[in-house]
Amino acid sequence: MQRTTYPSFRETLADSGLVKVAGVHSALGGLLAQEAGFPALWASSFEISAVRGLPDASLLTMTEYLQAAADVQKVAGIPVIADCDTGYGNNMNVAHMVHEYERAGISAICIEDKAYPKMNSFAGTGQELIEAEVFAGKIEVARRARSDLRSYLIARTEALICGRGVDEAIARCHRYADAGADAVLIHSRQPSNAEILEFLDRWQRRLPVVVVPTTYPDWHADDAAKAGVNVVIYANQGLRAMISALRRTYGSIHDLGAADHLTADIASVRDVFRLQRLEEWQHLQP
Ligand code: SPV
Ligand code: MG
Repeated sequence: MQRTTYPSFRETLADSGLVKVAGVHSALGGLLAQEAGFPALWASSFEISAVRGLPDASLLTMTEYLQAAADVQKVAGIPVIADCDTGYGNNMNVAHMVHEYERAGISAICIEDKAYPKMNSFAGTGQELIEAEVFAGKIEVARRARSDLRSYLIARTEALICGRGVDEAIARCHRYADAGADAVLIHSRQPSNAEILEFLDRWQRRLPVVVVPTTYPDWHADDAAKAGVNVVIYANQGLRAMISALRRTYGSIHDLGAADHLTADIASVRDVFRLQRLEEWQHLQP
């Protein structure tokens, strides 16, 4: 059973002062985040790479990222924001990406101003920005390539990740807003939200702001909203929880040679059937 209707991310944002978004890499993760109450999902390049046992370093192709995001959107009744890294190449790649994601029903896209191939923002080395003008060109191309009115384009600057400071981040975000971005994502890997707060103070709410508080997870969403944030992405906690749960589960089954001690702690088979909507599918078959 595929979901054909869900609100656009633009509608979700308009409905709420603050949108909390869960990072996912699978349709099942999307269903669980939706059940938990999240109104939108982030198809994370970090998560999608990690579940393939690969680094988040532009190793997968656009088609693989698209398939992963589309798998989620097919079953989720809420919008998926696709983390599209650098746009997978130059302006031509960006236009192709917009066409393909729209065709798959994914109308919210985020691209970032790092050089292709990119390296995950938390990896110590390999962080390289492209010129602001070149990235602004990608935003303009992405905007022109849209044909779906629901489309939503987030321009992400990695200026802080690359150690270029708040001045550079502000200048870049203004340039990307001029180029037609619908929102900006400002990312930091500092252990506090200090540089994000400075950014917000100077940004003056020109466009909606998206943050990813991975290294400053104590920042409460309500406080972020008061400071001028519109979207908070919890980008990788699901992946990390899954790793811990699987490690614990496999380890104890292996060591004890049985699985009965886990019964109360793990989802039942019936719960899995419910998530699969097995009954609805069985009704198709006389
Ligand atoms: C992701 O989740 O893939 C992101 C956020 O882009 S980060 O990993 O912090 O770069
Ligand atoms: Mg990413």
